[in-house]
Amino acid sequence: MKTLKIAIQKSGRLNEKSVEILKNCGLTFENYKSSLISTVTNFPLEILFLRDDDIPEYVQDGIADLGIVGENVIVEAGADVCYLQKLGFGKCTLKIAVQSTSNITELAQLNGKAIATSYPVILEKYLKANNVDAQIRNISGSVEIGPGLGLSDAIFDIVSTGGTLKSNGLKPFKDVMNSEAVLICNKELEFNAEVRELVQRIQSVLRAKATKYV
Ligand code: PRT
Ligand code: ZN
Repeated sequence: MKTLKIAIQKSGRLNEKSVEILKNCGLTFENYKSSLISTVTNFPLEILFLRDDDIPEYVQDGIADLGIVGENVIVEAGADVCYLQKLGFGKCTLKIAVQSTSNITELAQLNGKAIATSYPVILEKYLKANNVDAQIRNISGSVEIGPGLGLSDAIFDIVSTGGTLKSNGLKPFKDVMNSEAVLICNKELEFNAEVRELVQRIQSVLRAKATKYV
């Protein structure tokens, strides 16, 4: 029997819930903050702790067999992987936002404008599909400060509560994509017996959670 490798986020918003869902599946493993790899003692599985950005390509290329990562990261990477199950956490929306004082009401008003983002691929697809010719400024973090500094006219970023937009004098303008954490696998492993077993266990954890408060 092949020992599978599952890649999860090492630290960040998805780490805790990813570990929790695997533990709730009955998997036993050590979870030290410093370890990059952990062996499950009661299932043929190893857990790799990685930056979330690396997970889609690792799974696509077979370096990891499975992964837990945000849909936004998979789409941005353009990774060709198999989606097995939405996991119900890490929910957010990728939005275009403008300054609270802005009078932009139509997408066409973004023509010729600059939009700052860390998600240029998703944004470019959206702008193309909507015939908007805007300049994309690729920034690796803190895109919210762009408009205030005169770096960009709008931003495209992840929003969950909306608090960050508000405290930077911005307001949501267009919702582009909803995202949540998903379980993915390498395309050749969709029907692998251990992968199916893991998916079933995860689905029953999710079902139990959904009925808990009914
Ligand atoms: O270190 P590593 O590269 O692994 O982590 P990271 O810093 O790239 O990612 P991390 O941990 O911040 O987020 C991991 C994933 O969580 C994202 O790819 C999303 O799928 C999901 N997620 C859910 C979010 C948010 N909610 C979120 N609110 N990711 C980021 N944010 C940020 C957003 O960028 C903005 O700065 O939170 C701010 C907005 O939050 P609100 O609540 O003020 O709207
Ligand atoms: Zn990241």
